[in-house]
Amino acid sequence: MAVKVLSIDLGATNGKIYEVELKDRLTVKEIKRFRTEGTFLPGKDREHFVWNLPGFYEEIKGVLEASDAQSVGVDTWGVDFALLDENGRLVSLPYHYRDVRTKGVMKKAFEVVPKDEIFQRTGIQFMEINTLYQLYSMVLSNDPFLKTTKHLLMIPDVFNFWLSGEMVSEYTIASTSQCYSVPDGEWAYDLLEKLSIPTEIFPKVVPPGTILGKCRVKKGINVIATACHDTASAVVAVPLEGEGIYISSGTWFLVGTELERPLLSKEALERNFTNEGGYGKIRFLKNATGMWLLEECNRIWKKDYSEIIESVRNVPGFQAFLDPDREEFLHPGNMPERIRNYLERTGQKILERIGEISRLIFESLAFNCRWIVEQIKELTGKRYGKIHVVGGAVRNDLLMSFIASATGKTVVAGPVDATPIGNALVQLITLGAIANINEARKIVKESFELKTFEPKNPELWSEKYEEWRRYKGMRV
Ligand code: LFR
Repeated sequence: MAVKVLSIDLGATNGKIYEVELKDRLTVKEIKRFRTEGTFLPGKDREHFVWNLPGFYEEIKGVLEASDAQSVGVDTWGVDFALLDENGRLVSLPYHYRDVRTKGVMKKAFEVVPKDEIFQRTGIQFMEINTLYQLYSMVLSNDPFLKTTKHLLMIPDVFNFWLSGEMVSEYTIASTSQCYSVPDGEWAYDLLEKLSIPTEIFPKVVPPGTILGKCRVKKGINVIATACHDTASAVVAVPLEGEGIYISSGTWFLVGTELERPLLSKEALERNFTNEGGYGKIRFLKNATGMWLLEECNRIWKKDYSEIIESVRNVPGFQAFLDPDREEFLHPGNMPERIRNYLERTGQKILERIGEISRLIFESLAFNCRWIVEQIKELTGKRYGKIHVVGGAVRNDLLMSFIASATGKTVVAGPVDATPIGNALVQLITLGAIANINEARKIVKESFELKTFEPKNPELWSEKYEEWRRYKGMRV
């Protein structure tokens, strides 16, 4: 008998809703897509970058009303949250993590709680976009919103609340906040107290695969807290056999592996790795900038992606090098101009053409993947064979081939829709239609076409990697 579930996957560019059906194999059908990009709302002295959450809810509601699925699960990007008052009303529109309010706040937090203490308590990497620093920025500015807040919900938790009436936080998404102790399995109350963040606003945490209740929009549908962090869902759908490296590709590249327990070594801290909660295992990974750079460039170029990729094929390689993770590229803005400024400051050839800038981005992303893969090997002391890439960038054959060449490893690419597939797999396990995650990964392998890419000219790439390394983390 077939089982049909709905996966709602909200990303930083698009929201997508899929029907996922399990018969003999798994099939995925995208049934709705809408823009989710943040909105710049004018304020008194600056624009505030926020999420149009009520707009996304309208889109979701429309689909649910017409659906005959057995259950629904929502996953989104990490770290962002909504504040609600005692009646469960939004206190304000939630901020986008790329809003500038957190600039410099992380350093201020370290003056109160040392960095290594935060890492030992939470297991989470340091990014100024983290919930912890967003909240601390509100503490520092004496934000009145915080005073009216009774409940903090991470973004997928808000939808779970709107759909089911249950106010809880799901474990994988809670772990991204850096307010939660992954080693201890509860909110890091002591840490929050030291930073004067109210502790009573944090809800109960539930594991991925918790049935929250019947959907308020359509009674026949169960609301399931899936692996609500998009990356956690994507990792569920990586067709891993045992230990391996994955890259969950989208706006970000999440490069990592699975561990039984958090790795809290001094080296892991120094290299800014994270131990995010996963479905069963720990997601030991590093956040790297992904397609964001190209997406931001294309906000200006307004080209078709296939056209961009074609133009990359027609320009010479290794004309310049770039570190995709520089802070200057984190916030929205005129990205081609920022890249040109960076090239000028680092004394490199200034690239003007779309193909040249895009090639620079693709090559640098591939080098960055190698850099992280090497660190994972050193930090875990394990050897890894191939690299699994899932998510949006899988469509980009050229980039997949660059990653294979830069890392010198076989790349197995697919599935593209790993996040909604993983979201659905957790629901299907919860409903009893699939036995466990190993079974689920087997089904992924049988149901979707995976492409393999072998390294081409790895010696040249290794030589160029050494050049690229000079620019990684360079102070300019
Ligand atoms: C990917 C992702 C990353 C998270 C970043 C910001 O979509 O969820 O895992 O670090 O977005 O939330």
